[in-house]
Amino acid sequence: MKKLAYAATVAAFALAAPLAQAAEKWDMPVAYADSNFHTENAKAFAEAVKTATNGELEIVVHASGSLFKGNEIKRAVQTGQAQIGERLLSAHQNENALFGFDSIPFLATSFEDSLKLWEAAKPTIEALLLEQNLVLLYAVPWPPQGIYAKKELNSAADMEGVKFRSYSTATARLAELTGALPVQVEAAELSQALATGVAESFISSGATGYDRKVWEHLTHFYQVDAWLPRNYVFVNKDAWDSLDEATQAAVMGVAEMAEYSGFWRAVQYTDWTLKGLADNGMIVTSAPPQLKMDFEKVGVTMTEEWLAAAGDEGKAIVTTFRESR
Ligand code: PCA
Repeated sequence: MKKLAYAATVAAFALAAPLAQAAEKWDMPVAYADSNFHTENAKAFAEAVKTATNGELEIVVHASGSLFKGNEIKRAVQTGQAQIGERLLSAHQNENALFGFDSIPFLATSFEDSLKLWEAAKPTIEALLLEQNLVLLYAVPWPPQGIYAKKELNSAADMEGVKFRSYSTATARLAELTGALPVQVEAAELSQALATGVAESFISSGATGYDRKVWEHLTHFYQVDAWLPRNYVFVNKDAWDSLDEATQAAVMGVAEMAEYSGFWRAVQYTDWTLKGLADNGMIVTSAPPQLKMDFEKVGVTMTEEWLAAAGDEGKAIVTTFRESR
């Protein structure tokens, strides 16, 4: 009789166990538009994690800085207010120059080179993040960066005194060196900044101009192909450590796929959004020769400055990249 009661208790626990072990739910704040390819990719990643972990890990993506603003996301994940997040890597360049490896003008200007540069930089960035209680999952580039304006630009002199929206140390420095006036604005607030005259020009991809319908305020997009900055997805180290080994392996596998699919989404989004800008009345064109030359000069200065600030580790990234081409 006693034995039977014991068996019944064991059976009851065995049945109860899967119910007691509720699925883990993680919030994932991201800074960019719901329809943007990075966000679409993050949502596909979350869906795939759910499938790969049999529903044991559920990730909820919060777009457009709705849970935490772009500039709050890293801190929120470091402190465990959110378990996972996505952010523009070069937005942390003010913290450590190494985070700006992807914003060195004219170093890597194609998707192919962007990938090689990432391969060269990844171990350094991964270690840097780990020191900050963050586990790197994947990173995806933005399309090449060009200049938006509401007038024709023929040389850097035409940018003198223009209010220029920046999104990082590098973009603010580029503004300074061309005589423009930098003002830091998150992509989520870009339309408003243009509408109110806080900004009248900026550097970004065709993607962000498209996402923010900048044709309502601006007229020109000059394809400069200055660099391809990256977004990265990262997890709070304590949240990561709380996952069992099998779940960690599943998430890493899915992250690898997300890095791959995100890359191709970026490639695809490039022409599609440039066409979108033109279809909505903007002049989309390559930079005129003098403007290009002026930017190249600015680029030389910025490269020297970055190499000096990023030290031996920075130089090693650039050397590894150059050797891989
Ligand atoms: N879009 C982001 C960063 C780079 C890009 O293409 C932005 O403008 O904020």
